[in-house]
Amino acid sequence: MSFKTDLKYSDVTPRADYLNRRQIMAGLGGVALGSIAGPGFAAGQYSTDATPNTLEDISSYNNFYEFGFGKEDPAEYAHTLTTDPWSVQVDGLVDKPGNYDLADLLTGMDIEERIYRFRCVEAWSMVIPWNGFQLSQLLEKVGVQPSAKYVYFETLVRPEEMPGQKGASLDWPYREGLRLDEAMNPLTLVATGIYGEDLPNQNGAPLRLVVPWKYGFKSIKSIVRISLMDSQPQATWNMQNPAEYGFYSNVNPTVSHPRWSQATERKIGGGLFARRQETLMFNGYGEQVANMYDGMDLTANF
Ligand SMILES: Nc1nc2c(c(=O)[nH]1)N[C@H]1C(S)=C(S)[C@@H](COP(=O)(O)O)O[C@H]1N2
Ligand SMILES: [Mo]
Repeated sequence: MSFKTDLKYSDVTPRADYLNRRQIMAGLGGVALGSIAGPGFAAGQYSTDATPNTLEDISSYNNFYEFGFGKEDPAEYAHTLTTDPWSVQVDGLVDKPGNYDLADLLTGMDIEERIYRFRCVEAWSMVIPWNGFQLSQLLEKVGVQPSAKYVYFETLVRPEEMPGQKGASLDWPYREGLRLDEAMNPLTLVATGIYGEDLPNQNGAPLRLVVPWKYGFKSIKSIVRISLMDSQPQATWNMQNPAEYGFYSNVNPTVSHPRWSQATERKIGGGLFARRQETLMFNGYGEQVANMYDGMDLTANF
């Protein structure tokens, strides 16, 4: 495909100047330039109209234990992480297993902007304008076999570049998992960018999961393995302390963490005297996700 580098995307559609060239190229996957204004860039039916946090907030207050426990550690140490080359091992109950180069994995994926609320289990929150594609699209590409019931993810292990992995803080690799229907839900995103730029390393470059109706720790960063399984996979915080961190970890203001209430949250960036805001069931995404849990006791299956 030929791509005129001198064309400004803001000339094509106002929204597109928000998305940088690499984000758009990945999304287009070889389609003609004229389709930039196509469905992938339609004003987000899944996006919140809440005010997004600044890139400064989003990239300076992070949880990424591979780089340390402190909220400022990822911004301080993650810039040295090598994210190119990058490959993702896809295995388990799939038709097309393999060790996919990042570019191959992204081919054909429709990169969209999704402005999502993000709620950490520690009772702080942000609003983040992600760029990414639906996990369902990737799973369709690799071919999920009928016996698969869960999707499992792993983060990179590279202690030379991830100082937090030198100590025995967590049992590396960081692991997470979703039920297959959760993974296929249209809200479940694989993010490749924020504010139209490639993901900052501290936010999980080059690709990370975003599951906006679950506590933030489910949104695993810097993914190197995706595995389809027939039984419930291991998940880092769930293994660490199952009484405090359930496998589901759906945002639920009525189920307290054993050490604090989940009824309210502090939106980052609001200043010292900002009022806490009410936490919403499923972080406000009940309309899209509640039916997946019909008949489930959400107190027992927290
Ligand atoms: N690999 C990995 N993924 C991770 C974490 C981590 O420590 N390691 N922290 C999780 C937690 S607790 C949260 S709240 C979010 C934070 O994402 P953000 O820093 O992009 O806001 O990442 C999640 N994904
Ligand atoms: Mo978190």
